Amino acid sequence: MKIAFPNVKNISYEGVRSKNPLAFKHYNADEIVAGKTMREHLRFAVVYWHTFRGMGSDPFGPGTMQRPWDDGSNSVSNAQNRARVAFEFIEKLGAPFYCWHDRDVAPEGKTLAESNKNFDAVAKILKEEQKRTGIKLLWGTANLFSNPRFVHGAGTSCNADVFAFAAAQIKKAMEVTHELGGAGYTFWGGREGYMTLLNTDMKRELEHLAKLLHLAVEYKKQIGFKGQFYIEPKPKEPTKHQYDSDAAACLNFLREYDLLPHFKLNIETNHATLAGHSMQHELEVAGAANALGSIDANTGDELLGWDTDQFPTNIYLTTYTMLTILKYGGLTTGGVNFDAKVRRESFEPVDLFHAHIGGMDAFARGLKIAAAIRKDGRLAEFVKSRYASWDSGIGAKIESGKTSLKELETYILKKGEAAANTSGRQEFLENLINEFI
Ligand code: XLS
Ligand code: NI
Ligand code: NI
Repeated sequence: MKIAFPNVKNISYEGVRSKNPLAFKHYNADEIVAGKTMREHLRFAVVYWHTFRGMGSDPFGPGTMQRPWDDGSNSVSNAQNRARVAFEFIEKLGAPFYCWHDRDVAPEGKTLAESNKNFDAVAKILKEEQKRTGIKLLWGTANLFSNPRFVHGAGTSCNADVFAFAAAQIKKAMEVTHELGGAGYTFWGGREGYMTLLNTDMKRELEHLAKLLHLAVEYKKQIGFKGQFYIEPKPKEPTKHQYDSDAAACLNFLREYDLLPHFKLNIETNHATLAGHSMQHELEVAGAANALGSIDANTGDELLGWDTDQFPTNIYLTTYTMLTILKYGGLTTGGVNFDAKVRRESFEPVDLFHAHIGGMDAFARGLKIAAAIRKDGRLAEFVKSRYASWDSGIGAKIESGKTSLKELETYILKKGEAAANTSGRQEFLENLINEFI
């Protein structure tokens, strides 16, 4: 095979003084931070869809990306060649993981049987390349939103045949994920939502979605797939209202339909923004429910109301993200998955390297800063002491459930007024964070 990136050598760590754009300034894979290597903490993953299939088209014009290795055809051999290119890229970058949708890696055929055959033919190459490089699959997923058959959704389609098709596609994608030793499998509700309630039976659609996930849980057991299942919240786009709108809505759905033990959440930054939340809020909601699984690392644009999927470079964002991830014990099955794309104007192959290197460095800095803040301890100590009234006396009694409204009334009647409040000290804490940035 011809080399796709002849002018790029393996990206190495050169430290903060380096001026080499094709080197890491902060991500030093083997460096130990808070007891683990950066590689183990961050578990970086490259996505197949944006990085190897995204051509930069937008509603006003076609793609602009120069991808000289791609012959532009929908053939299996082009897909196989692309798979080798993908591994050349991921290997040179030094990311330990990657992710795909079934239809990113192999062309869809005229029938499901043909699609499955194409998928197997490319999965064979993926397996060879995984073995050659040691790069692993973080998670697989099925694309249940691009083909026009999914116009009304997949699991929530009004058309039962479409539900069956989606189920068959999930079955196959899960089998291939299993075959490739995937650490997880993700369900993002592509078109699982609605455009208008005038034509929608919401309750029925939600029940169907739960049914589909239960079938997947059952099949997972059957084939002995041990990977983690994830749900990825997103509030809108492509539908006006997606059912998995945010972390809290996903948790409620999973709980209502007895699915919670089988799933964790895959939290994406730009989706949090679209939901009107910060990334840290979504991570905190997931973490508090013991369901923080993985992240799709990207960023949106505050001036644009859609999923722009930009690479994350903001150090505050990565610091707050890593603070919450470390707080909840770090990533285990999941990773920092760059569900992000280069801008339409950044069309040269080398831009793919700049984008990923920047994202990895931003997360490495976020990790180091978050670890330093935790080691310093002042932030955690402040929060702890803020809640000190709950550690003894009436607070401890309330927390342990050993009181009543009557007793609380007697308590306050006796005191006459509650103890004085103390300042929240937001500015002091913001300054404290800035000491570390
Ligand atoms: C789209 C989603 C998608 C999922 C995988 O907005 O982020 O890319 O991560 O289906
Ligand atoms: Ni995503
Ligand atoms: Ni997205």
